[in-house]
Amino acid sequence: MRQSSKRTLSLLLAAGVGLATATTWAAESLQDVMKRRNLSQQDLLAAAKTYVPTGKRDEFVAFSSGGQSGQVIVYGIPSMRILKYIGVFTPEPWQGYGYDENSKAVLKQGAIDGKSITWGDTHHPAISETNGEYDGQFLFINDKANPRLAVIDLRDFETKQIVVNPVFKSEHGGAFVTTNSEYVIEAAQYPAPLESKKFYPLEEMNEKYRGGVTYWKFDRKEGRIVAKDSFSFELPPYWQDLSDAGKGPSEGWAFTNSFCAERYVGGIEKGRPPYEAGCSAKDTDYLHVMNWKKAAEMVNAGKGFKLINGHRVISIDTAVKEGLLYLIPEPKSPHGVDVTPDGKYIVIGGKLDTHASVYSFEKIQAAIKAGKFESKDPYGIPVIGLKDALHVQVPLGLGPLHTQFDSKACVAYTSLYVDSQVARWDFCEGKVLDKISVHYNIGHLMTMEGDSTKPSGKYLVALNKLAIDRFVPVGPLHPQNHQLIDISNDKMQLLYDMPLPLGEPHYAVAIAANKLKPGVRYKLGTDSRTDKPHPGAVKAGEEKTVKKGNKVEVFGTLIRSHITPETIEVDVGDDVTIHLTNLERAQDETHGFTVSTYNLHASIEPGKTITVNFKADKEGVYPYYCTEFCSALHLEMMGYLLVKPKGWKPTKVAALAKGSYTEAEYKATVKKVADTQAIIDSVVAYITSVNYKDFPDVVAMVEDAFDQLGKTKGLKEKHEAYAAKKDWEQANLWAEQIWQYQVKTADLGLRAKTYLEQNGAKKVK
Ligand code: CUK
Ligand code: CUA
Repeated sequence: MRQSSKRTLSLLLAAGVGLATATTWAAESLQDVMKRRNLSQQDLLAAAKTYVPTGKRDEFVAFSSGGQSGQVIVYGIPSMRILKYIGVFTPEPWQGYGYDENSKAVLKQGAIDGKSITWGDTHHPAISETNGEYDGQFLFINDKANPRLAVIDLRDFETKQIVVNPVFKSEHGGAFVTTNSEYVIEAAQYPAPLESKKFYPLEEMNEKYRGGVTYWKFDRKEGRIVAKDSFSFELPPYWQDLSDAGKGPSEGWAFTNSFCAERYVGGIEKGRPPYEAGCSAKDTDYLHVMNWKKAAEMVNAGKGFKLINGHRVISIDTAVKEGLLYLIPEPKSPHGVDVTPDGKYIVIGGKLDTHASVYSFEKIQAAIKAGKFESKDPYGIPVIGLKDALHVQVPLGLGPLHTQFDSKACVAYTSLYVDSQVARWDFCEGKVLDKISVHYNIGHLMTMEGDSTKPSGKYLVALNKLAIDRFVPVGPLHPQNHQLIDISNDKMQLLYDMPLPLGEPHYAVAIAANKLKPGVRYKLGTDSRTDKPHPGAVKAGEEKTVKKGNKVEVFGTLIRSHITPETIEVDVGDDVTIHLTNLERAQDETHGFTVSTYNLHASIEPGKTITVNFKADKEGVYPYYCTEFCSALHLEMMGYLLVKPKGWKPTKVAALAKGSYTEAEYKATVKKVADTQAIIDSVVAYITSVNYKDFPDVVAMVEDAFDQLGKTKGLKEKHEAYAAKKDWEQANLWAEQIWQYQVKTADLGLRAKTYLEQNGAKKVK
């Protein structure tokens, strides 16, 4: 009633009837807006380049490390709209990550020495590659603080696996993938003894402390890392930094830079100059050049490794003897190592050097072949002379760090940390092409698909460390600032500042949005964390509660706007396990689940099954409910957990509170049911008039719709029988229940209709 009177009112208003026009609202012109908001032509141009109108989508999707949040941030480019935070090393309540048993099992894989670790310092995400191109299937990311690596499946953007590095105490150079994602590379950062829980004094740094690089074997079919098929290089206690895998001509090789090749031991308390002085004293550090393919063949043949903590490690001696490992000097405190898209060159930035150094893979190979080495390092690793490996050194500015590539041949972009600039330069010819200032202190930078063999160019994002005065102040802790830069023209143009308030992202990767093919629902009854059928899954009508001793196991379901069961009765002290399956197939019909005060939460997307488990250690009454506003009667999507005291018996048969309903109310409900049925009939008439069977999504929705409508069977007879007895309460409630099912039917039907209209359904006879 209220709805239709509102509609009448708006019709009248639209017809100009009613309110007098006291104020005239003239439409603003572009000029007016520019003046009012103090915008220049350049601002307008920037705005037009980033604006994505409602209903349209971004061209690229970026996956950014979430820094200390231990998560991954997903955003669109060029709009810079945030799309998702993916819980990785850290519990994430919205997704139930760390609050239901299935996701807890993933986080538990990341426990170290029996201790659960609930945060991570994520640095470098990597998208899985096929022939060196991003394939959009998986995302990998590392945790620098607690040396770990995570696998995220891009079919559902969920974290599936965490592996703990078996030999490192910290790492930095992960995650970087080989050209077909055979291996995920993870390099150590701060040297430590490789054996776990082994103590040696710092004075034994040179002898007992080690760095290294781990090659994690990735099984693409299973979508998981296989620890037993992985291996590591033992490396000197230089501080290994970032890595990159070769491609094209350099495929099969990988490169890891390092700093503090001084192997300096600080300790200002003991009168020694600090690390920062000792670690940058010498003029050069070392680039590690590794033949991973040959190494993999060797260890997979069962040779050339020793087991440390149960993990296959190639010793420095073996690596040298087998020709798997070489060093090349790199200028002063290097950071970042990036292989060019053609795989011919390797670019290194030097934090304390003004140059980017470009090494030639061809020259490196020639030196190796000729056995031309300038020296050996203290561990006997052959060192190729800098001049024998160098293609060119290019003065870019102060503090060059990381490099990304353009779709145009030979064009690279390097971040200049100290100068707060991005340099565009030609790495073939060795000359600077353009520079742009950013605010402030850029770390990594990212071009679209910029570390694949086929970069897309177009945009660059500067991942700035400091935001300083860019945004409205929010206290001493500032957000990070990702700045979007247009690189499609001769001059780079700054387009947009995006504050990122979730940890300090280090690196990000961006992929063409159309390469991502995420699903909208799971196969009914899936455990999304294992991708296997969930043993606790049930179909509609199979719900049950099983009590054995002090264990209560509930097999329940969720569908708008109803949780089955609606009551869970347990005795205090019982161990309670609740499995819930979301029966929906409609897109975005996620239900959440929580039980008051038991610190549980789950996000149950269509088709998913989850488990929560808890000890009902306190008697009382605890409502549980759906935490996603899923439907008009979402607030009614609830039930009670009743935790009965020991030895409790019902004293009398309690009657439930009665409402009072009139005949008029009953009749109004019956009319509402008839009106809604008319809507359903018209929607059904439309759907069946077109080729809906050609659209599997629609077929599923139609099935679900009829499934809901089918539940009204027998209810008409029921409410009419009560009406005949003038029991208006029962009559009204059962009529109302018909309407509940109708609403869900109508909702699904309307979604199906919209889908058909938008996807070009055709009339059938
Ligand atoms: S690192 Cu942070 S700016 Cu971890 Cu790749 Cu260079
Ligand atoms: Cu389901 Cu709210």
